[in-house]
Amino acid sequence: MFQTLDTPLQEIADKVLGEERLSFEDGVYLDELADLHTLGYLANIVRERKSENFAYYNTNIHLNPTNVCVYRCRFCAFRADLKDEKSYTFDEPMIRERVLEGRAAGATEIHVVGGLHHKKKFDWYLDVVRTIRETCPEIHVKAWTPVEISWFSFITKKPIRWIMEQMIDAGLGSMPGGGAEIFDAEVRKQLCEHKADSAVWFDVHRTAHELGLRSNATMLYGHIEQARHRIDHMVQLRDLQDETGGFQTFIPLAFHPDNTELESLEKSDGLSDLRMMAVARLMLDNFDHMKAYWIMLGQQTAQMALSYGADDIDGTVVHELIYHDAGADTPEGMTVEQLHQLIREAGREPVERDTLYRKVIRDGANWTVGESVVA
Ligand code: V47
Ligand code: SF4
Repeated sequence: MFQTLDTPLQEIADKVLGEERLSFEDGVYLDELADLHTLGYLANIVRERKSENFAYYNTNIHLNPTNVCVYRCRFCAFRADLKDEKSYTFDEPMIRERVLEGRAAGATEIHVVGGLHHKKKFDWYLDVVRTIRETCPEIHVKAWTPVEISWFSFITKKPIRWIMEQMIDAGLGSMPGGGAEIFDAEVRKQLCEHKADSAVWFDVHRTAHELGLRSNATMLYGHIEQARHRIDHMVQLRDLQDETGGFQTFIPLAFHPDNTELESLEKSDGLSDLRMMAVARLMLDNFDHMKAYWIMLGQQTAQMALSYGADDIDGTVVHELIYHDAGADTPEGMTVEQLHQLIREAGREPVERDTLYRKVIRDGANWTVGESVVA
């Protein structure tokens, strides 16, 4: 298979087969020069080592409690000013209604992120989590990014750890991977100058892991960044994972330009998305899972990604707004039957997982959890 490879790719292939860690330079080579099929072949070996033939999904629901935001990230089509026609803010009955809708659909997880509303105090954000918890104690609350946590720290003048402890008391179960964008300071300055920088992002995740929470990590690609920024991003994540082991899943997020300040850029194509997934699978050797977020990739590329390193396609995702505001033409949700079909067509065996990757044992809208599927 590898007899005709260029020398650098042959050396990288030997490292992957020998379960050796890839360097920054290997990553840049893979990102810029490796042929896609060899890349996919290697990433698939790593995926199979970690997850056998299983592909995970979950039954989840999204809640973006407000789109009013003090920041103006140039890639964001979701945010609004308070006076904009499209601005909205959920009140308590609306939150309860959303949670009960999730409960009726058998959701095991609610994914909560939103804007930073300058008129709302910390207690309002705490109450979002508390209300979910009170309405449906069994649903797992995966909420807030370091951008929000550092905003709460700013408005309360309290340390990050204190904020996290309050959130955990209110019912926070884990953290999603957002707000990471690209860690490189120069690129970040051009994308989202004032919001939490990479040091804060890592500080919040480190603190979350120390407090016993698991979290995810993302990377926003396909805008103004280059290969060296993407690989640096992955190496920094790999370093924290060596330290804490608290990350569960990496999710590469392709930039959707519609209705953003960067609208003139082209959206990345399916082949670049597969390349990104495979490079991430090879670089992030200490992450157990790679998510092909079907809402963002589209169903067909998500299916292909299950052979390019991904072992997870996220979930039913009811009420997604961030990508749909930015031009995604995927449906706003999929049924469990559709997810099963999508995974089976890609040659994998679907496994419903909860947020912590335990197998879900389901009876209609009721469920319990078993052990992790792959040790
Ligand atoms: O941080 C915002 C990105 C993220 C756009 O942890 C955009 O399971 C592309 O983090 N085009 C939020 N991307 C979403 C997120 C996420 C998604 C799915 C699963 C999980 C998880 C986390 O979305 C933001 C930003 O990087 N984003 N606008 C856009 N126009
Ligand atoms: Fe606000 Fe988040 Fe959009 Fe940035 S990405 S403008 S922080 S809602």
